[in-house]
Amino acid sequence: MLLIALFIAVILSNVQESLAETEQGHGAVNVHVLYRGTVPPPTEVKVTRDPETCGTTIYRQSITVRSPSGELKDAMVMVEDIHASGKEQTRTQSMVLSNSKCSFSPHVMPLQTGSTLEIQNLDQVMHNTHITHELRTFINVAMVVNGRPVAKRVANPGLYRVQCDVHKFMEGYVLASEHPYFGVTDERGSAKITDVPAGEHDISVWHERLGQLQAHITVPPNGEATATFEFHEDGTGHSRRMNR
Ligand SMILES: [Cu+2]
Repeated sequence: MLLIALFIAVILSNVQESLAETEQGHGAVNVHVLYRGTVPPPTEVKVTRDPETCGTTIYRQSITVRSPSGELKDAMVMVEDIHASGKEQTRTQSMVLSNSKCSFSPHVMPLQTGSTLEIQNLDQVMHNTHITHELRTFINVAMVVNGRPVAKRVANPGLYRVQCDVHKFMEGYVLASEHPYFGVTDERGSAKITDVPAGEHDISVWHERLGQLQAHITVPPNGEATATFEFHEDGTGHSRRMNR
């Protein structure tokens, strides 16, 4: 009798679990990132190698904002507290990183672990793409003129720094996420992450110059959560959030 009761209890709890799963559903996260403050003037770099392709002077601007709204481009956004369950749709794919006009395009690139990073050289000069992850070399490869793309699978999550050993002013970033819930802000400072499991989550925004901000949000099933992040000139920042 006790066994039967236990058996029924187990069945009931399984039913409840699967109900909870289907009821939970998915929603979207809308992120808006702003910068409040004076945009620092670009850093002027004199070019000594390959000026015919790279130009003689590079003006490096690491904070790209729309004026006067202050909407910040190239901030990478990620849901922090989800670990890949294997049930979600993956976004693993081949991601192309170009050496183009002596810069990396795209400048910042979020991707899912398991994706292949395909590095190509579109310039008529040699580059040497050198990517590090947690201070260790991920890849260090000479990119000859008209050479074949070089591909390598990104297995480990985290931030990758992209540099060129020939042109020290070239830099970029790759952020590898274990799960598919990430994005990067466009010219309007916006990023949208879809199909996020409903519930409470921590999301973070990372910018190469301004650092990181976090917010706690609640994603409603079949709805949208909105978070606005503000980076301040003095190095502080805050976030506001809203559920719909
Ligand atoms: Cu280069």
